[in-house]
Amino acid sequence: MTRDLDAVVVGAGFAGLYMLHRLRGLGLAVRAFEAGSGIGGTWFWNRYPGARCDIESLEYSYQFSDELQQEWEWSERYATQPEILRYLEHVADRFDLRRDIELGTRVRAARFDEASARWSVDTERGAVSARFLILATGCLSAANTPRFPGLERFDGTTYHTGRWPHEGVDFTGKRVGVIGTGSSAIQSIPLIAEQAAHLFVFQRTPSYSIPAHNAPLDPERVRQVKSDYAAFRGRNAQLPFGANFPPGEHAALQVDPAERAREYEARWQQGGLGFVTAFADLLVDRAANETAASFVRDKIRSLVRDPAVAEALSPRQVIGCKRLCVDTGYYAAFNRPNVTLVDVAAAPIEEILADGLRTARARYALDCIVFATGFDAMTGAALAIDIRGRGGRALREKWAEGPRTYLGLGTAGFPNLFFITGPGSPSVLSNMVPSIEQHVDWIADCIAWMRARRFDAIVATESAEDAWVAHVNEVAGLTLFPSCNSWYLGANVPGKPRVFMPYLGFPPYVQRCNEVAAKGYDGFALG
Ligand code: N01
Repeated sequence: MTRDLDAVVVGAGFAGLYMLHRLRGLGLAVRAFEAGSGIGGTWFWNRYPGARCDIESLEYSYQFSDELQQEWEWSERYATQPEILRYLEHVADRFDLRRDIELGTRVRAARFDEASARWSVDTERGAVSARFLILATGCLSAANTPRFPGLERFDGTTYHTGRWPHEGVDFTGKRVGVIGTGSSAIQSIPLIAEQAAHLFVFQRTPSYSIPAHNAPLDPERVRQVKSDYAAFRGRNAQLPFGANFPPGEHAALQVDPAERAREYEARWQQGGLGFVTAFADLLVDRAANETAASFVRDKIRSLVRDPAVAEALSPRQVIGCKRLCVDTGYYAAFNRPNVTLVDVAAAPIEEILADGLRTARARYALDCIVFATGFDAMTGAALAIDIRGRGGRALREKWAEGPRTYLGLGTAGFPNLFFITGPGSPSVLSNMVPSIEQHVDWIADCIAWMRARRFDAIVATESAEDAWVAHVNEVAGLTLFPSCNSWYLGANVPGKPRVFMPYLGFPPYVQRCNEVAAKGYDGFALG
């Protein structure tokens, strides 16, 4: 028998948990379906050594409940994966969310029925029907494993950082290969290097990484923030990335080289992603950007003893164009005698062998391969579900040339379907948790507004969507972001259309969403 619900939420990470909480608060019958055997989303799956957040824990947390944010005690500046997962488990218990979550239940397909204006949702454990379908499937959740020839022949063990075994992995005495040098690799390499007999790092593009300077949280700072948490959140929400990265007031080339160096050094000592907001023009002016990039390259030279290795680790692309990384001991790991950097841009990986892998230049004997090769970002998880809108049209077909949304919240032709932090919203270019809360609140308020007026359906209009897609591209085009091969552009997944997916600018985005709602959901058709 098909169960009739008001809403289905797909995913039980930060987004799905809060969406469930808000909709239940409106008195709706809601179920959340989660593919994992536990809640937590990203923080359930990414259990690789060193996995932690690179937004400060006092900000990477919910603000919807002041009691919650007052009572929870984070232990470190940047929280570890286990601590964040414990926090989410606490939230699920505190707000009694578990009774409406079905774990181990992947959503396979969803079809919109025009006559009833409802979604038929097909899960691994049966079908349900719901007025609203809300994808809380995450931006970085569909793991990307390149199809290297011969992978099935490998006699050793393979891992993906985003699908790490729950029991952990002991690399003691093993010859390990890590493929990739993005954030996940940069966090895990120093720890894997401490265990492995030998670690080979297969690097295609070097990343810029800023030290975390992680430490236990200073109780005085916690007391200060908690004494007026709302003001702290409010200030951060006004900053371009919606996070506490203090914006530099000057343009980099307006100040003299000595002052620039002082500012970069201060930000380097402070640590974290705020390095890239040192000057106002770093992400829009190539010459300005180069001053920051060359500062980091100098740091790499000072940290890595072998000049040839330092050179190979030094990125040439614009800094910040690919997601900036934050590390603890990454560059220094390459001073260890048991760590070898292999340049697979110059000599690509050609095949996986039974006992290792072969590049165009050499063979490497390996017991384990760690794929730190990232995700089919922003669209992968949504498109893994066969979603059919009006006229049976597939979302996969509609987005074949790249995702198209209105505000990253909805897409024309697919009524009553909402995305949380979808493509076309600030999402990965903002502090994810406040962005999630903003989307969830907007969606919940919209549903409450519709119910009060007895509307059954809401859908983005083609013209509003076209204008929004053009605007997202226009804003990105004013910056240096489209200048390199990043996952923001889908460039890491072979064959994926090259479209800049996130929207730049948290404060103007929030203002626009509020205006749209205040005007009776301007740009959406209601029926
Ligand atoms: O993935 P990535 P990630 N042959 O896509 C390489 C968030 N995150 O999991 O750059 C050889 O960044 C690829 O090379 P290239 C954060 O937003 C946050 O590390 O495409 N190499 C790249 O080096 C982050 O940005 C934290 O040339 C191949 C690497 O694999 C996002 O998640 C921690 C290859 C993939 O890097 C993704 O990070 C971790 C091939 N065929 C993640 N294919 C925090 O700290 C890919 N690569 C919060």
